[in-house]
Amino acid sequence: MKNQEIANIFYSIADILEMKEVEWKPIAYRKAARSIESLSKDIEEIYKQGGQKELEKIPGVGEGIAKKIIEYLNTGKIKEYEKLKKSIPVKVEELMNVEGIGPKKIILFYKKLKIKNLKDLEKAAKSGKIRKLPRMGEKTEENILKAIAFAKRAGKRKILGYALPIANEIVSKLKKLKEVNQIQICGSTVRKKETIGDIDILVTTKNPKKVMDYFTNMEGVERIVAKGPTKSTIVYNSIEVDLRVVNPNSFGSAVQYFVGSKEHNVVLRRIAISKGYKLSEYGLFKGNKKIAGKNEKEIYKRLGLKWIPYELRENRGEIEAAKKNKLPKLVEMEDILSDLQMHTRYSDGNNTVEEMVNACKKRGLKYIAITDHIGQLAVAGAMTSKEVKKQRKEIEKLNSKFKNFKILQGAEVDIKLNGSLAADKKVLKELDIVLAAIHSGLRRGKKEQTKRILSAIESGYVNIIAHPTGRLINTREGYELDWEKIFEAAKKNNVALEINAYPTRLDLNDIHAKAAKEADVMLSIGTDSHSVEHLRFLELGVYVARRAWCEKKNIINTLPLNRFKKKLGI
Ligand code: DGT
Ligand code: CA
Ligand code: CA
Ligand code: ZN
Repeated sequence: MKNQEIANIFYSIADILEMKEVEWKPIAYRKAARSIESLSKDIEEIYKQGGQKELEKIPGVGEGIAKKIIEYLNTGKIKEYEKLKKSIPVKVEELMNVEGIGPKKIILFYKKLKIKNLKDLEKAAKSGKIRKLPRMGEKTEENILKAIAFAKRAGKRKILGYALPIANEIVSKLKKLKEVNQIQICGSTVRKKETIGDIDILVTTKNPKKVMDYFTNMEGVERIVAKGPTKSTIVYNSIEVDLRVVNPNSFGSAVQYFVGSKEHNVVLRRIAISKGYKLSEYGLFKGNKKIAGKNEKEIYKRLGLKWIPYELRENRGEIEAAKKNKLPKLVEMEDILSDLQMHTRYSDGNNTVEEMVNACKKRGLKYIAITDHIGQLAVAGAMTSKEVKKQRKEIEKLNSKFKNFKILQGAEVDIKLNGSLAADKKVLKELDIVLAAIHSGLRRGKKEQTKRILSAIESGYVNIIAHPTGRLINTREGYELDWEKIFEAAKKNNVALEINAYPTRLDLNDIHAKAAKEADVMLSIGTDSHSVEHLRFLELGVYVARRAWCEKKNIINTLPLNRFKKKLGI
């Protein structure tokens, strides 16, 4: 699958064009890149099946960009991109990874200080050269150094939401081989951690050579890192993938070992030893006798534990809970009846209300909240009160056609610096549901941010706090909050906290969502979709909820509409 590669190239083209002060084109390339990286289908398949015409149906992809996609699929290169890269000898991608650094700063730094890469940038910031540039100061320098440290820590871990379709694609390719018997995704991917280092896959087969030959030669393999009869590693769509062949008699213990986490496994092994056993990826042994290994459940049982869902295996109390038969009954995708955050063309989405609604109905949802931006967010094309009215009519008309589906008119309103909501109270009152979020002043301190969110919670107009910490995975650390105060106020005012399911947000994260659950605060899941392609991210929100030990009752999207409305008092 070349989706991410192509999206990355378009992001880079946009950045370089912006550095060259080309207008409009960067916006177009970024829009296309965003659509392409969110596609669940392989872009090459789309092209093979429907040609250029089908490519042009992807939001943001017109004739010009479609041709570039085809050029890349056919030749592995885009000439214009190669030319652009040569015109500026700077590692754009590397520098763009630093929060707060955009094309404008990159070109300025290059022209004035000859900064070409991360190393140069760090050196310049450390030696006080940045602060001497126009409109930069000590503070900028300090922020750059902090952001570099964050970018280094984040490293090259991949976003789960973009890696999962790739893992599934590889599995479905392998499954087509008749030599492959059992197959299982392991590691952080199956534990649904928000980012993953690499994808781990286990198979059983009678013909390891055939399987490994196929795996290392599949279409889409960019590089073979290692090849052997029991373990091979490839790079596929920019992600490292490990494949291991194991004996069917050890499949269960191998799954147990390779699902991890390491921390979980360490405790399990200790329990085995305390019972006079030995646990390894080859099985559970008493002396030389194997007493379990074929099947994972059997291993847990022999250790006196209930089987533990993969998402919980982080040594965060799951082993004690399994011992006492007190594991939570985790919420499941099938329990989810609604998606509580999405955008349409009324603000910055790609699709119409009707297109979003039809796609949600197809996904089996029972109700949704359309939550276009209102307030001061000029960049996100916030709705005017007139547009809110127009949308209301459109929604009412659609609703009148449905029996088993309901659209709630909502909105996502900004929380201003002083904590007030950036919208007319009258407009807020007429909406069915109101989400509030911080979109500006993201660097303010813990006290100030807590105060802003508290005042939104206590305003009496807000039902859900959207992406509560403002973090962007691998890009931006969220602001800090005084959780105790936030939870207390949310509970008291009947306000839910969102698990934003957009792949780069996942905000609240697993840890905060678990704390919210324990404080008995309502949680909502919203995909924050800006196109129909994004609706599939709903499952990522469910994974966060599961990693947060949430049961059905903790997530308001599981309530039938009537009870949902009652619960929120709307
Ligand atoms: P990642 O890839 O960094 O996102 O994280 P994982 O959890 O997928 O880790 P990975 O790919 O290094 O190894 C896969 C699993 O193998 C891991 O979850 C647990 C198991 N494992 C790896 N190394 C060790 C180890 O040193 N001790 C134990 N007990 N288990 C290990
Ligand atoms: Ca892994
Ligand atoms: Ca691995
Ligand atoms: Zn938006």
